[in-house]
Amino acid sequence: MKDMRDFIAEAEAVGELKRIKAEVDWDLELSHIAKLNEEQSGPALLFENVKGYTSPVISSVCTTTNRLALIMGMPKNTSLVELMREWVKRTAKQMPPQWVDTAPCKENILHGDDVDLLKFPVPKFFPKDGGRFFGTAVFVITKDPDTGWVNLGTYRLQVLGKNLLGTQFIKGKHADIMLKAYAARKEKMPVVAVVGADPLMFLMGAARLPAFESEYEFAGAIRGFPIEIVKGETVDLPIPASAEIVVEGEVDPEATLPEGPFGEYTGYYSGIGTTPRNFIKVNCITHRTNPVFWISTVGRATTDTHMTMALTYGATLWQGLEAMRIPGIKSVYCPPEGAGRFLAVISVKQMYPGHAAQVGTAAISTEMGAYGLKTVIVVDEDIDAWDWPRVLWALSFRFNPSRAEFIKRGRSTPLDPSLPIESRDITSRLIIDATIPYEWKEKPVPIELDKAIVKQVQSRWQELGLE
Ligand SMILES: Cc1cc2nc3c(=O)[nH]c(=O)nc-3n(C[C@H](O)[C@H](O)[C@H](O)COP(=O)(O)O)c2cc1C
Ligand SMILES: [Mn+2]
Repeated sequence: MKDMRDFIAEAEAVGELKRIKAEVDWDLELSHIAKLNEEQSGPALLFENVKGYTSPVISSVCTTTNRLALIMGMPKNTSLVELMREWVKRTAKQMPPQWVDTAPCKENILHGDDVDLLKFPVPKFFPKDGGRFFGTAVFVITKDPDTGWVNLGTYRLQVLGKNLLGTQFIKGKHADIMLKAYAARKEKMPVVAVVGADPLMFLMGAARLPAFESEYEFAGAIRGFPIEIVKGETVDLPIPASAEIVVEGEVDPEATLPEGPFGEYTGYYSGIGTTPRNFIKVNCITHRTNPVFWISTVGRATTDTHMTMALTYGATLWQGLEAMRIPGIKSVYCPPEGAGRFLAVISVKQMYPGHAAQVGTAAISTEMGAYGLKTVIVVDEDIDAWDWPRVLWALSFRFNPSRAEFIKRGRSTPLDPSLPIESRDITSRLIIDATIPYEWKEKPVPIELDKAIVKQVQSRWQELGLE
């Protein structure tokens, strides 16, 4: 899979995509169809007839595990945990991108007065939204002026004018760190925003890789071939060659415009009313002919964000624990219901006293965990991290509250509705050690079945009238 068109063809071939030919309004109707479809775990939707537009919109690309598997080139019915395991395995060795001279994303080039973001079928999603959001399934490309490190990050973008896009680079995100570096130099930050590309690149945009890691190199590692990139028309940034729509522009670190509100994966708006935020002044747009405009809904699970972050944040947490050389990690699971980030379950084969405690404190110190992870549950190796009935069993019968650790202060996110709206920089955390303490000499005696009798009974199952 190289681009969005490959995804459409492959998904359609296996019944994972439906075309909607009836006319649909970009104003609320389209997003509501997508959202209701996602609530039923429906297919990806390709809206071919958007009112007032000739080019299509695609939604619900990443909203099921099967479609994440398709994007990663894994078989149907691969579990989320297996996808994470594969992600960690493939990205152990990275693959740099490859420059090309000609690219489909240059089929149409718009400069000056021709630049108009509303030439594309940008939806309005929900009634309380501050406007139309161009960037939902988007990624933003920026470069650190001091080191040349290139970053891809998924940050929402609101249409604030025909050539203006409001941003929300949350504090400490890589685009925010880079913008501060431009501010120190009193320079504007060149940016590119991409809508529609190889869906893997969007997963990468949402992945919590550590600073200085390259999302392009991770994507190449997962694909097994280098991602093809091309130079911008007005900016010196690498752009995926087969992107559908490429917006080139600049951010003035000193200038803001009112942005938002827009819903989040928590099921809530992250603020009240508008917030002054930096914005992109768009200087050039390039796009493929009949570009596919990719969108993602927001709100409670399950949206693209939940599935994407369950995979990418989970994989990054797993990778972080491996990088710390902590032995015995069997599986990691960051449930999509918590958008893959507020809650983590980790299964460990304990090898020494305090091992489970080490896993818990390590998790909240990884790049992923240090940002907003609030609750960590550690279970023994006989329980798979994603096996909720067994995790609840451990929480009931192995866990004792005296073995929970309460941490008062850690980095939070302005999105967390469990904190007062005016003070969301800092959160507390809870590490729940639901393992049987390694050092106990007398451990609870598990009830085990007699293996021979089990076999015998299974062979009599039909005779007993049970099948
Ligand atoms: C659909 C979607 C929308 C997102 N919107 C934002 C956003 O507006 N601002 C933000 O800071 N992070 C947002 N995120 C989370 C970031 O993409 C994520 O934290 C990622 O790690 C950022 O890239 P970076 O680590 O290179 O900074 C969003 C994620 C998804 C999947
Ligand atoms: Mn990054």
